[in-house]
Amino acid sequence: MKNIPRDSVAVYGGGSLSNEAAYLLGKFARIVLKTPNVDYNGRYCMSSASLAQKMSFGADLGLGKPMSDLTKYELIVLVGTNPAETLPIMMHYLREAKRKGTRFVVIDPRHTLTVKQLDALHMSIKPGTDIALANSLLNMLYSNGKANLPFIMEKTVGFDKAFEAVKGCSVSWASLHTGLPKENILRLFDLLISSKRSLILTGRGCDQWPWGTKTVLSFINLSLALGADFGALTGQANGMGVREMGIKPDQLPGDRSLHSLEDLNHIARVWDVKPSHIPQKSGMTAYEILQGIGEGKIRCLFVVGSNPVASSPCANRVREYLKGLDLLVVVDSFLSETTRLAHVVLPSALWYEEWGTVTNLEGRVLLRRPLREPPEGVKSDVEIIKLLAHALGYAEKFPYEKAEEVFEEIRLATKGAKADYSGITYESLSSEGSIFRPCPSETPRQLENTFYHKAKFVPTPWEPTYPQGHFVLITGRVLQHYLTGNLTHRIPMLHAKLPQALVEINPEDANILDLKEGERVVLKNRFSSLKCDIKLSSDVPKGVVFMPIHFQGEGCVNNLLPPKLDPISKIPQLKGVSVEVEKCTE
Ligand SMILES: Nc1nc2c(c(=O)[nH]1)N[C@H]1C(S)=C(S)[C@@H](COP(=O)(O)OP(=O)(O)OC[C@H]3O[C@@H](n4cnc5c(=O)[nH]c(N)nc54)[C@H](O)[C@@H]3O)O[C@H]1N2
Ligand SMILES: Nc1nc2c(c(=O)[nH]1)N[C@H]1C(S)=C(S)[C@@H](COP(=O)(O)OP(=O)(O)OC[C@H]3O[C@@H](n4cnc5c(=O)[nH]c(N)nc54)[C@H](O)[C@@H]3O)O[C@H]1N2
Ligand SMILES: [Mo]
Repeated sequence: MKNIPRDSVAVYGGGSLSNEAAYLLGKFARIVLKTPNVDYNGRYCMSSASLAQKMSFGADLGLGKPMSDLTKYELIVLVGTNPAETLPIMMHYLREAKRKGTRFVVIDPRHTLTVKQLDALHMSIKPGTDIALANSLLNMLYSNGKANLPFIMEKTVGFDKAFEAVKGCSVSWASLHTGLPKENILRLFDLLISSKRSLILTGRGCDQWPWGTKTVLSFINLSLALGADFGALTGQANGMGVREMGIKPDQLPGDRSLHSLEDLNHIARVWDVKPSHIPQKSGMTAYEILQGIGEGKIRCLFVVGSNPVASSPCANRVREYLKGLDLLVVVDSFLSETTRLAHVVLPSALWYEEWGTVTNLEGRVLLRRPLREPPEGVKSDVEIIKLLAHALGYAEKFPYEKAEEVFEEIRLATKGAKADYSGITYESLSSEGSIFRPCPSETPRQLENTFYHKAKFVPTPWEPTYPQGHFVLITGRVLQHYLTGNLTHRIPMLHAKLPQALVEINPEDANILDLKEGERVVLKNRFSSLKCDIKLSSDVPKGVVFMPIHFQGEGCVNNLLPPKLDPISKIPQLKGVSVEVEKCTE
């Protein structure tokens, strides 16, 4: 350890870790490895949505309300999310809302299962152009005198500049860029202004672009101008909790800022170290870490609960980068594309083999109990990180006998912070079932938007940056598989439902390319090429092809995605890219 420059070491976590494991991983990175380079797979996921909410509301609330509240809305607009396949539990509440009369709008290039199940107004938008739609709606609200001025005056700041930025965004202009018929846009406008209580929810379809943060902001602006509610949908099991536990390069536990002296001093006190012991510059974000490996800046990587070789853009390149590391240590419950390159693999217990808390997409903290012992020789993530800290000379800073003791430290570390867990205990979680955070007092209460200051309109001027060309490939999920497929392909029933990747293509496009169901295509662009069988689907619009993200080897769609990052959130362009589509003649 002594001879290695600290910032040539990086730590890469994952959103399936418990709060306790994520918290310890951050502490391990900062006080044992003393590296500023700590991030996690949420960079590919919630980073744009999270930052946009912070920029506007001052805090990242995720959904910001219990799912049972979804039945209270007259109108719900779903932007780039397909909960019928990705969030089945939330879908239950959306269906319930439908039964009670809520109307739905789904903005998605594809005519998804969600559109069908909710009988929604479908806006088949051109990939990557959501800002144009939001901006034109904002412009219309203003020019037609339909903006909710009392709400704007009382609850927000900065609306003049935001309206100024969308001045030229007429309906015809938006129709041209988004490919949406004018009547479709006007219908949405009518629904928005005629509904008394509405909610806009964004998902990965609109935010996994290099302009993802701006896109989310454009929908926040729209909701503020209407006086409507806003929420962003979290995908991973503990995506909400992990993004508050201090494993982002500029963040300390409780969603504290590394750059606030008060926050830094507080955490240093809890960790019983001098503030100067904690690296104080922001480190690299997830994809920057991988690029840093390629550039030789990062020589050692510690991955806990993620499979970046499969989930990152330019996946082939990332594999080559990782092969060049001096040391790659991976903690995972299963072997993966990433563990295969590791010098050391540490097997970890699964969630039902260990104690730990998670925070769900509503902000509800839950206690998970083990249902069985882990297999012989397998330890929990918490235990593994603790033992590594002991081996590296930090035993007294990692004294925990059980996960609950780590949670007790989380309570201290987050006390008074935005994401305050200090009022929650294992005991109260056992008796209450679940408790919403922030929870600064031991008397649990309902979730309130207590840390909203006045919401900020952030201007979102349009730049024509969306993918162009004859075909745009978009990526996403199907019901049967989960993320890189490392878990679900092991379950025979799920694997059998969709054992290999398929490219979904509109039958008219297939006809032009002389392709029939099940035939093979080559998808290529300047990053790579791949061969894959096709599935004809009129749910995919012409000029668009869709591929799920759950397959490796030849069907790994991420070989085609570009290494381009959102300058604000550093989320990579994972949602789509221009490709050429040809019939495979071999
Ligand atoms: N079955 C299953 N469920 C999952 C997961 C899984 O892998 N499998 N993953 C979990 C995770 S980590 C996450 S983050 C969530 C993600 O949940 P979602 O956000 O619902 O997931 P996606 O399928 O990635 O994207 C949603 C939709 O965006 C559309 N889309 C593509 N491009 C655009 C665009 O430019 N604009 C708009 N408006 N829409 C676009 C796609 O057609 C797709 O239907 O799901 C979670 N749930
Ligand atoms: N093109 C494209 N790429 C994408 C996306 C997209 O929409 N399009 N979506 C992105 C999104 S939203 C996400 S969240 C990322 C996810 O990207 P990854 O994090 O790389 O995906 P996973 O497959 O969830 O990998 C998690 C790994 O953790 C392991 N694991 C599960 N539980 C535990 C545990 O308790 N402890 C430990 N130590 N390991 C565990 C699993 O076995 C698995 O190998 O992918 C991103 N990549
Ligand atoms: Mo995600």
